[in-house]
Amino acid sequence: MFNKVLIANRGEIAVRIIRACRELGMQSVAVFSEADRQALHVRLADEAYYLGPAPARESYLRVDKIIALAKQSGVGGIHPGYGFLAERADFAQACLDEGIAFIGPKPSSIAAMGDKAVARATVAASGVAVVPGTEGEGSLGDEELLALAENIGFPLLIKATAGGGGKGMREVKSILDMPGLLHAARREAEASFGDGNVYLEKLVEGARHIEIQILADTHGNVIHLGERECSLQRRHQKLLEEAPSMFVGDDEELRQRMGAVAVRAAQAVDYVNAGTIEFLVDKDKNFYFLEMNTRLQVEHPVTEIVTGLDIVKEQIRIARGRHLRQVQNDIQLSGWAIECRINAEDPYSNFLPSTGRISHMILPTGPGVRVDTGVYPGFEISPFYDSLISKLIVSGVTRGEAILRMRRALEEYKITGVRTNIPFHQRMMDSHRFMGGQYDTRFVEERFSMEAAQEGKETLPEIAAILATLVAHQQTERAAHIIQRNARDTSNWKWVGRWERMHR
Ligand code: MV4
Repeated sequence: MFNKVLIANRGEIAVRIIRACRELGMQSVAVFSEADRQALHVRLADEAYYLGPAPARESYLRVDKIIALAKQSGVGGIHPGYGFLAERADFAQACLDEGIAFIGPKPSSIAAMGDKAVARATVAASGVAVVPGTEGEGSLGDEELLALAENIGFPLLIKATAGGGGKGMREVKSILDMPGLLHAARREAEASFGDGNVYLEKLVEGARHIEIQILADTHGNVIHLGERECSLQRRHQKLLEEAPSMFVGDDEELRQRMGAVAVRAAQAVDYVNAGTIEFLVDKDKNFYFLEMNTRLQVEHPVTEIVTGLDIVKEQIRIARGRHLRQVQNDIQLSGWAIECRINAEDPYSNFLPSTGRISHMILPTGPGVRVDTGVYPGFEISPFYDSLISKLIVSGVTRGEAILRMRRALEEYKITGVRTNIPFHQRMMDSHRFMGGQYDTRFVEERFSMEAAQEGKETLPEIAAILATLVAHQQTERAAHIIQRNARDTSNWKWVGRWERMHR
């Protein structure tokens, strides 16, 4: 059984994994690029080894060097984190070939879910609902796609089979636009993935993006850990996630149905370790499998908070061949968690990435606040990697408490030297639609603007009033639970709860 883990990643997620290793009493090995000599993950690990120049291709994507360092340092397992090599079946296989545990799923599961058309066909064959679209897993020519498009109907989406995350995706409103958009989608997919293969899906409009976390051990046990609401995105980059989802809300039957379908999708590819099934959920609560992410995700902490599990430690236990410690009935969601992704980008300049040295930083702390970060004052944010500098995660007994806590934490958070999207999150916490949980995947791009939020200063008293009511509401709600559990509460403060539920 292995007791030493190499973390094939950087930044906050490398730090997160090192912490899990430490708590499990395991040795950790970091790897780093030229740009990361001073990085936090290098300082926190028990050992650290140089990989190569700053560009990922020459460092964090070097399978050969990482495997060589793993053997040299005598680790028994490799955790890939997210991004970089996390969803490369060939890397998972290379680990196994060297007798090193890949802390993730089997190469065959990664490959099956990596090709989105194969994934659709595989889960559909197991009885999982997919969005109506092209069937099977073979590549289709333009002639065939044009003929199938008429049957699927418009509007529809062209998606890259090698894709995910919206790359190579095109919305088509009419058959007349098909040839041009097919060409554009194939070209973009070819440029991004070296694979121009595409498939078609009917466009589900005004949908929510809700995902289910699952855990599977090597003994055939699979459980789900409830949902995360991930609809707040901009150009397919998630900005904020929460658990549970207000849209699922107290519809426990829907939650368990989605969970059971997610478990079935995982079983369809013989899945092991932590994974996430993404669903589109329409306004009538119909849900459809979108894709499966065969890795640990950025937003895993919100699930950790509402379930009380440590997903990274569970991943390592699973890779060591242990049985899941919970059965489905042991998983109870409690409270509310919200995560804001703090990015080095300027929300006032079209979210342009910002680089430079962090000169000062004050992190928010106190009750219900968790910050996962890989940076510190003096560290330089380079242009070589993604712009995530930290994840600010708050918990609360109710969603109202979590929102108020997030506002407080965002106010405490001070970073100088680089621009961050903290003002964006502050505006979001002031948004009536966010407070009411009334948002879908188009909200940030179509209905939200920093300028409009700034101009709306005259609405500040109104925001203050709603916040005061949220505080009072959650206090009276708790008091009501304690004093008169079953009595019908006709308090004036109850209106916020009703207002929140009104537009479900
Ligand atoms: C969709 C969809 C609506 N209908 N598929 C986006 C990335 C990839 N994970 C799949 N995505 C979507 N697929 C069908 N059939 C909506 C999305 C989607 C989305 C689309 C446009 C703008 C933002 C979006 C955010 C999440 C999901």
